[in-house]
Amino acid sequence: MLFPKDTMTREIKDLSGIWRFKADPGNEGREKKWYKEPLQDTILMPVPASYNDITQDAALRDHIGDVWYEQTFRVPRTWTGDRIMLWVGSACHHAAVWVNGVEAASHKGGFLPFEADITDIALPGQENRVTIVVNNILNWQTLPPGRIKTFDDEKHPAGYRVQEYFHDFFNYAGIHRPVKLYRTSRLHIQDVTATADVQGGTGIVHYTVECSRPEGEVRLRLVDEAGIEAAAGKGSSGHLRVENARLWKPLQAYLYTLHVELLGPDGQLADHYQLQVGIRTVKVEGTRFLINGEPFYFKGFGKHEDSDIKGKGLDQAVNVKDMNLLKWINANSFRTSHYPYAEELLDLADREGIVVIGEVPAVGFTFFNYNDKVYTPDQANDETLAHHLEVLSDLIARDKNHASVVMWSLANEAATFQEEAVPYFKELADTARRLDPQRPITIVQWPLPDKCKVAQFFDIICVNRYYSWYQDPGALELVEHQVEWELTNWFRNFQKPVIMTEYGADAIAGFHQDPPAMFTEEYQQELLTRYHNVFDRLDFVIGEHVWAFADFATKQGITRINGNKKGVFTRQRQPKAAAQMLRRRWAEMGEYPVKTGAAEIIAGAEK
Ligand code: GCB
Repeated sequence: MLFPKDTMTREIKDLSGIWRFKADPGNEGREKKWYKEPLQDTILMPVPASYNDITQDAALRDHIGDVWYEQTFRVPRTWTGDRIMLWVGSACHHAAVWVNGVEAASHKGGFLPFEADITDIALPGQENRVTIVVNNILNWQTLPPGRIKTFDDEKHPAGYRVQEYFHDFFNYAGIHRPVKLYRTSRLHIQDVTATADVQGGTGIVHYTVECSRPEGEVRLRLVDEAGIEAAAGKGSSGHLRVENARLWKPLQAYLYTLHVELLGPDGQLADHYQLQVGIRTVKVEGTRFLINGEPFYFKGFGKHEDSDIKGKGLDQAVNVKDMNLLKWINANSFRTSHYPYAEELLDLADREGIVVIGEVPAVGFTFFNYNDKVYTPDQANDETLAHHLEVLSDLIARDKNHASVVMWSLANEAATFQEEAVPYFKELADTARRLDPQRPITIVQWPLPDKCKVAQFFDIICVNRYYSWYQDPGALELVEHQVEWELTNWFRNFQKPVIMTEYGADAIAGFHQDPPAMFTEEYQQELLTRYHNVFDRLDFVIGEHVWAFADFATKQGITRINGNKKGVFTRQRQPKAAAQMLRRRWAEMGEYPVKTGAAEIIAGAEK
């Protein structure tokens, strides 16, 4: 599905703004067909935004089930006869859409877009009504998974229920990304795939273009940043050769624009789409992650889409600020933990040269009790896997053309130590490789190296670990010993490069204590520094992503003080002491760290 864009032939109307909104605690709207008539007794709700923090009502913040959104819009009269589409950037987690009371689309999955062809429902020139119901319930057949717990005891009022989930971020819900109306001609471009290769100084862009009908003629032009044509081609697949290509490089992005034109049988331009293309290669070779053949060291963070008031709602001010902070701190990358982020953010990453690991929303596939089975007929079952495969395919289809995205992460901290994980993740890994033979794949690990049963299917070992925090809390003196022991074992067992994708400590901004104690800025900084001492000794460690970029909201619980405070920045994006330390470290490191003691460690690991 192509991101809606204004082009020579396409037009967009952004329906973001204030919508009418109504929660449905009695779960009656669908049965009573609320979409047939204008919604009654509504409140104002901004789109895009999570609805949870917009009002002063705790019941809405903690609502479980359906909420209803409604907006009116006009389709310009000039669009008469065209194909009219309604695109929803994301609705968390399930949604159904009606236009003028007629069902137009339904979708499961809260972090990827969907669209509806409303050509036959929308009335050009007149006022139309769109109604969207959004449901936030998580179960074992959604990603992320969850379960509804009901209580059957005297201590709870009848019917009391809670949404349980096993991941550590607040279950924000609503219409999180823009809703757009756009038009294309009936004969139109459906999809464009562009992958790059480099041969000497020549860049090669392989392309395929899918069209709604085969009879059109496809023409392509690749234009450089100065607006000069660098290559041109014809036909629905082929390749464009760019002599003396300027490569897309980390922190030195260079983007060509690929113009795709579809001519109708009458030779007239029927459709035009344009895409930013970065010419770059990615490859894992031995213990190195190569971008354009050069070793790349991941410096950065696991992040969240999360900010005050809007929750997970798209906010380009926050996104640009985050890009600026990444550059300020001398980072070069982040992981879209733990779900696909908005395409608008990936566009920014493409432009700034920030490298991205794109993650599927498979988080919370483990229970607190290590031995509790995850893959059972009533939990992670065949339906879960089918949905996981579908989301993976949709993610790759959406983000395949982003130069910034260099690797896919298929899950975060799944129970990969259970035997049933083997067929489950083998199928996912095989599918990812079939859909995208170019990019390396990974799965973010939680079990210890001798317990993991699936790492062999992946290219990179990504490890999350919280020594001296969840394990041996307060014992900073243990960090180096434990990190070195674990990482060396990962390498010994699997002979693959390692990225530490999560490590960190909660620090409440303004809390200080020396010698360092937990929850202070000093402790966070000292803990990170001790991890770094180890990374700098191990040649096979090719990246460090601190958890987390910024503080973020979680569900309420006794281990969280107004959210997760492992941010190096506060939720309002102010630096803690650790941010200053990282900024110095990553500046001094240059492009690739000098490793000390690597030879002995690697020799030891290979024994
Ligand atoms: C993890 C998770 C992340 C949590 C983090 C923490 O392992 O991947 O989502 O927020 O730990 O702070 O506990």
